[in-house]
Amino acid sequence: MSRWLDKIFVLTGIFALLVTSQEAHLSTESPSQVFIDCYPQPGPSKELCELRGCTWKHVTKHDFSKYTTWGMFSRDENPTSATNNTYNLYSVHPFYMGLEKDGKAHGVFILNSNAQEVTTGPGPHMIYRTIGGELEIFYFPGPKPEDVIKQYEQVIGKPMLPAYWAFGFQLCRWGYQGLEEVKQVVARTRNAGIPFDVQYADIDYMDRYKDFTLDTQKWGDLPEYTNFLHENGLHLILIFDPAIQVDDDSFARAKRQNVAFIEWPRKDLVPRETQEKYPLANDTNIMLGVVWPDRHVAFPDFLDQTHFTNDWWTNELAHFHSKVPYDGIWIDMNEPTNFGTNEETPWYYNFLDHPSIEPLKCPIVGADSNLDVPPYQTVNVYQWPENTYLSTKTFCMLASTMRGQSRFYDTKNLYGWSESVSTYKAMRKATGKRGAIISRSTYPSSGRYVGHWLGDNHAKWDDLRTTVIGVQEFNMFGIPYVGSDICGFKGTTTEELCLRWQQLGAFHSFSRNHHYWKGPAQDPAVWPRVAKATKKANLFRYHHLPYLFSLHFAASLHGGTVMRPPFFEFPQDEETHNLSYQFLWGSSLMIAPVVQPGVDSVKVYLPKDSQWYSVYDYSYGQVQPSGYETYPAPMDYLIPVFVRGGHILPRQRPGMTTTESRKNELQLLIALETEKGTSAHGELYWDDGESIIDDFATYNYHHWEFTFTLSKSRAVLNITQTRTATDLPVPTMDNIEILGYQYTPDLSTVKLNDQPVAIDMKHSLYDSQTKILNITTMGLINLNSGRKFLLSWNHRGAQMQNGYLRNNNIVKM
Ligand code: MIG
Repeated sequence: MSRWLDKIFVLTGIFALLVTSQEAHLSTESPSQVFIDCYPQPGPSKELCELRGCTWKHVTKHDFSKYTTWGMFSRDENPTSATNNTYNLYSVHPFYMGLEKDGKAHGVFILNSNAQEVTTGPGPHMIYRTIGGELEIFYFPGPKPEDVIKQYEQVIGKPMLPAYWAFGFQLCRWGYQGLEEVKQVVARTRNAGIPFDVQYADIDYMDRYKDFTLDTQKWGDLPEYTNFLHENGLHLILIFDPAIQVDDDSFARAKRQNVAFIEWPRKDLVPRETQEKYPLANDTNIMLGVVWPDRHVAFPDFLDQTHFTNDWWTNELAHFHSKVPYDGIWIDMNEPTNFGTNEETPWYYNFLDHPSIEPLKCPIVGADSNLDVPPYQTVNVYQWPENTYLSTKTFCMLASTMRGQSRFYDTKNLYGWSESVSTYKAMRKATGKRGAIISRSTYPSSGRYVGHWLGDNHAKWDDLRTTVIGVQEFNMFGIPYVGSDICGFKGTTTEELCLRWQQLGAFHSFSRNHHYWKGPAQDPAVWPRVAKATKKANLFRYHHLPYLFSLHFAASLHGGTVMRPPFFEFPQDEETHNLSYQFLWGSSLMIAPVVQPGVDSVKVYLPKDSQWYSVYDYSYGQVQPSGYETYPAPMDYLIPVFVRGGHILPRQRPGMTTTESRKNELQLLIALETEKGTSAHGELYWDDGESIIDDFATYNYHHWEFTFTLSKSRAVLNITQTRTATDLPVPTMDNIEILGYQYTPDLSTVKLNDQPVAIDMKHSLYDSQTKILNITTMGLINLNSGRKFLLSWNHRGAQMQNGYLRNNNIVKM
């Protein structure tokens, strides 16, 4: 056995490899579904588990015992995690991380935008193939996994910071019957007491699916309703597709404003019959395709090096914003997706909601076919049924892009990325705020501009499981604002699956329940039990949002991940190399979701070398043994969550919206490391939650560092403000909860900066059984009143001991 065999590779590039089968990475966005075994879960036996369809374990680690080829070519393809496929999905991320047995990590990024693939196999070895462009290869030495990502982000850029409200819970559906249904869903969610911030409108709000239009029949009140949402502290995100109907006003404006589109490279290639139907397109070489609108569409070329395309996109978004004051943008279909390319009978010929217009045909034989049918077409073609081409579901490879400077063959994978850059600039101008954008197709450096949802998953347990891997992968790709369609986009969910998914999704940075048009509604208020579980999970999320937000802030400022695989924090603990379904928020919070049906417990691994406290219903605040343990997880509990000793988490009393909770008092959760040390650390970033960030050097934000130290006689909490914002008051810090507190505090001795403080004894408590100290006093620390705070108190036992010693001393004297 060579020493290579000892190596573990985490190939995030192959999205398909990793978990979600979601995006291509060094391959494609996809999960590695490798071991035929159920994840070590208590409950059903392996056989039973397989019967229930949970055969595959989805892991962040690739299987090098066999040959596997992963394609990377952005494609409108939904993750289907129940099968062990290697489909290329929406995004392309040619990046992988290798992890050695001894915990040392390195990363490799291959910057190339063509159709490409990677084969992994025994050795371990890896073969990379691309069919065009240049190769620029970057090596990141680590040695810690988190270092690798920070090094990678020095090349691709650090993640953007979404608006604070974008960390609230979000609801969406494709196929709402109209605004009336939206109103009902919003009302029932709020009536159920579920913390909730963002409502969406999918393509239904448009007039026959045309961007920048409103269906005045069923959605006419959307402008007023948006105001209502805003008055209630809620926000609205709207979808915009890139395809523009070529007889529409928006297209007319585009033409007048000299916008670049994806075009045929020569006039003689233009299919005249279709082109002639559109006076606005007839005199152009613009390539016409088919998406949701009734008539043909064109794709703006966001790679345009002049300012015209970007200016037009900005104007369109700004103009629509003046009608419907949306807060965030959802960009979809930007692989880019075209319906029915090369097909005689495209699926929409049989679809009631779409006229049978002529599909796009690409040259697949003859002199002009060399880009559309190159000698080697990659697995992105070969793994699909016969009659698949590189242009399947998209535009022709020979199309010209960048005003004739490039070919679609070379730039296709960059379409979603370039639309993201353009939309990022446009949204800031249109709304005057930083808002939030999510994009379906992503490429390295997309994280600077947008977040991502994992695409059209199914309401299946397998798909719930792969979301856990998907979010960890996208954190490795520099896109930490990521989450899945909670409860499943396709198919009909079940009460149990939806409940478990809501519980898990409450721990994804981007937390949205979304469903397609078929079947019944699945927003959490549909079932009382799901509503209750969601309320509980969301309350926990909102309570800890200052911590999650601080993690995102730090990632934007310094690079790095937010939702982290455990091996990032404990690379030397080999057991963590094999975990797939547990993840961390930063370095401090371990989350262990329920990922199987019919179970009411979870087997959890708590890494050694750290102390962990339960912070959920079971044994709240108590130290838990490290190693594997089975933890109760009935549906009316939170999923198991643990805080790490030595860490301080900022929190805030949750409200029904983040608008509300941002006004509530701040709190600190302090988990003590009682075995190895006596201090704990943490930090808090705070801004107004919505201003545009151009440069952190001049940006208006607060930053505090917290250090808690304990001795036998005394406890000291140090708060140091290292960055002060102007005109940005923050709520007072009213509550401090300390876990693992082994002394009896004398709360009559509490001092703040040497001045005695009267503690509200009615609401403060030390429990010597549970070792939890809770200090609650209104206005305890007014963070606005200075930059350094020192909160201290004495311990009773120690004091008595001191007194005793002193007496002794006195006697001696
Ligand atoms: O062809 O806008 O992934 O989230 O609801 C489907 C309708 C187009 C695909 C997105 C999905 C969205 C849907 N879109």
